[in-house]
Order: sequence, then structure tokens, then C-alpha cells
Amino acid sequence: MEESVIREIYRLKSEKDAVILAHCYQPPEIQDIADHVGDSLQLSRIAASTDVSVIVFCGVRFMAETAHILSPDKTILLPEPIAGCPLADCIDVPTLRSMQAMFPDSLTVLYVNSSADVKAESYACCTSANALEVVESAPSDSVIFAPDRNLGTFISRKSDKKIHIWNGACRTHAVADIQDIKRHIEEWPDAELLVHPETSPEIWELADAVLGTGGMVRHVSNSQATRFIIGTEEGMVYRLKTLFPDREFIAAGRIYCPNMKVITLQKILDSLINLEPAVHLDPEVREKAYAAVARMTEITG
Ligand code: CIZ
Repeated sequence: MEESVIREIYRLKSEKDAVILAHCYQPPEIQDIADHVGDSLQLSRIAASTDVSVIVFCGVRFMAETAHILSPDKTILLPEPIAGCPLADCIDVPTLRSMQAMFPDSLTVLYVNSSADVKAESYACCTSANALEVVESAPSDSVIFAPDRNLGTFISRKSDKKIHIWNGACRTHAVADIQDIKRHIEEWPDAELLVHPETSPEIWELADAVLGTGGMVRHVSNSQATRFIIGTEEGMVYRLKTLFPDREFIAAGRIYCPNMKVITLQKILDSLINLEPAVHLDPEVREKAYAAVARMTEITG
């Protein structure tokens, strides 16, 4: 059954001039059939640079929106429209505007894990890898950082700027269990512990490095270590095992995002058959959100 679905996906992909992009938190069977696997920004940039007309984005809504922001002329399909992100949903435009009214001298730096209409209200976007660089280069002494409070705290410890941090968190990373992580460190004392900055500060204290998913890939590729404990969504363990079959990886506990697991092979096939559900944004929102993403690219090169 699965094989015939995969065959049909491949056939339709070529018939409809499509590529399949999968976030590294997607389940193994989706990563396996994707043309590219990566983090949200990397995938959106691939979407913009490829010359196909249809992108099947296997991730969550804000990621497919970012692809649409960068590629308005392509059809961006999100095979399961309920694939949302509680972190992105924890901030809305009216509440952000009230915070901006409280701190009128502060520019807003927004983590890409946010919806397009909120991005449209910001000075610049950032990823976990470039958040410090974007904050440091904003032409203001203080910054509003949203929506992830752990990433905001991580940046505020490295920056001299006053940072007003939005009190949001990723439900998957923020509840990672420190006892689980300590148990894994005891079991694999020679391993490097890599954790995502969306986890809590007490977990960073135990880590060899605090990195986004792209940073984890680069770190492993440059490291002499052979074993790694991975403190981010468990889909990343599969990604790292695929990229580095000669190393060993273990998840730092049950760090599981249910929203990242709602897309199935059948839903990918249905989306290719119907060319739906596609992402649509108000053109004015898209343009303003584009300006925030473009500013990040200007800053970080
Ligand atoms: O933006 C992304 O891709 C996410 C969710 C995490 C990361 O660190 O890359």
C-alpha cells in the first residue's frame, strides 16, 4: 500500500512540476521521499531558488507561509492544513502592537517561528542561528524579542542591549525533562550533548553546545566525537543518523512535536492530486513580512 502511494507521489511530482520539502522534524517516511530536508529558512530559500511551479511543504503552517513570502508566484502546498505551531500561535498582532506601544524606542526582532501577519509588524526576522547578530545590528539600544522566551533569554545573556522578551515558548522544547537528559549523560558519558535554544536555561548549562538544527548538522560534521545526545525534536535524530551513518545519536528524552507528525504520505499524494491546500496570504501582509525576512538576509548576508 505504502509503496504504491510513494510510486504515485513520484509520478505526480514530475507531472505537476513539483518538489517535496521536508522539515527535519518530520517522520522518517516523509524525510525519505523528500527532495530536500532541512530547517524552515533553508527550505524556504530552496523553494525560492528552484524553478518548479509547485512546492509541497511538509512542516507546519508558518514554514509554508515563509516559503510563500519568498516565492509568491509558486503554489505552496501544506498537505495538512491543521499543522500549526503553538509557539507561532502564542503571539498576535494586537498584543504585539500593545507591547510596541509600551516600548516605542525598541525595534521588534521576530523569530521566524511566527505567523506572516506578525512578521509583517516586525523590524526584522531571525533564526536561532542568527538571532544575536540581528539583535546586535538593529539600530536601537533596546529590542522587543518575540515570541520564544528561552531564545530571547539566550540572546539577552550575550547582548548588552536591553531586550524586552515576549513570554512565549515552544511546548515541545520548553518541557524537555532535565532528569531524562541527565540519565542519558550517565549512560553515554563520552557523548556530546547538543540542545536547542528553545529548551530551558538549566538544560543549556549541561550542554556542550546550544544550537538550532542547521547548527547541529554543522557541529556534528566538524566534531571529533562519535556519539551525540540530541536535545531537540526527535525527528532530528533520524536526520542526523541519515547524514552521519558512522556516528551514533540518541534523543535526549521524549521531545516530540505532535504538529510535526500530522502530514502523511497519503496527504502528500492528495495534495498533489488536487493542488490543495495551498497557502494564500494577503498581498500587503506578504510584502511587509517579506521586508522583515529580507532585512535579516541583508544583515546576515
Ligand atoms: O525554524 C526551524 O526550522 C526550526 C523550527 C528549528 C531550527 O532550529 O531550525
